[in-house]
Amino acid sequence: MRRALIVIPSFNEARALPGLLAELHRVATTLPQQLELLVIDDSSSDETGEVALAHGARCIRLGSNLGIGGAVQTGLRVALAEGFDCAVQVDGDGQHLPSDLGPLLAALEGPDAPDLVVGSRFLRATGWQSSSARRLGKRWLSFVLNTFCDVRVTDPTSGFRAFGPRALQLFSRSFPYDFPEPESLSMARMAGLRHLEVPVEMRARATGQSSIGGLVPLYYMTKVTLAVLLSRVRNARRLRA
Ligand SMILES: Nc1nc2c(ncn2[C@@H]2O[C@H](COP(=O)(O)OP(=O)(O)OP(=O)(O)O)[C@@H](O)[C@H]2O)c(=O)[nH]1
Ligand SMILES: [Mg+2]
Repeated sequence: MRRALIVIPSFNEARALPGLLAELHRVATTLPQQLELLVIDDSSSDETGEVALAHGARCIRLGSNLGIGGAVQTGLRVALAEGFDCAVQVDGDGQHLPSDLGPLLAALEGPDAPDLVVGSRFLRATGWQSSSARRLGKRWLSFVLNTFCDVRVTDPTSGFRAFGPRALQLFSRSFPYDFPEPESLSMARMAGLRHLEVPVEMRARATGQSSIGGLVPLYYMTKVTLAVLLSRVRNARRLRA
């Protein structure tokens, strides 16, 4: 049976985790893969770590806050070191639906499987609502990725992703530190990896606080656009190494 590590980056998500972990345990019994749940507690100031353990997940508590990139990369390194066949990022805020794990994992199977499967909110009509600023931002990032990096993607900021063996290798070595999603798509392309999008649904955050508020979107768009463009001039051979 194939083993999948569910990597759950969590920063102060003690209130969201019980429901999410219960749902993940339930879904795990219905899938052909063997799932293991790993919460990465990104140096939270609430009870995230205790809640994770109390609800049947493994937990790594980071000694200092590494941000979403460092938290996810920690999980991917565990998956690689422990011989998992693949890993899936499921955010600890409960926005990613465990019921979509089946299609994400299924897309990684088979002889012609991609290396990275990205869950997209925009491939089918869902109830997903985002602000017009966010929609514009997504459109801009899709344009930049498409035009300069030859990456075709409808949901460039989706963190709901399944990583196959080659993606685990690549991102265990190098993964962007913050707002990693668009840049990591460009890195994957440069390293010769293939990605595929599958339709998923996401729900709004029920508790906790988003990292993207105030003036952060401005920083986000500038940083991510530059990072995506600069990733084009990175040494492709080093990424493939
Ligand atoms: N805010 C924040 N989240 C982190 C950090 N480290 C890990 N995470 C987790 O990373 C996941 C994604 O963070 P979010 O702030 O929800 O970012 P997002 O989903 O892109 O933004 P929203 O759509 O506004 O929720 C959540 O499960 C967080 O708990 C961190 O340092 N800061
Ligand atoms: Mg979120």
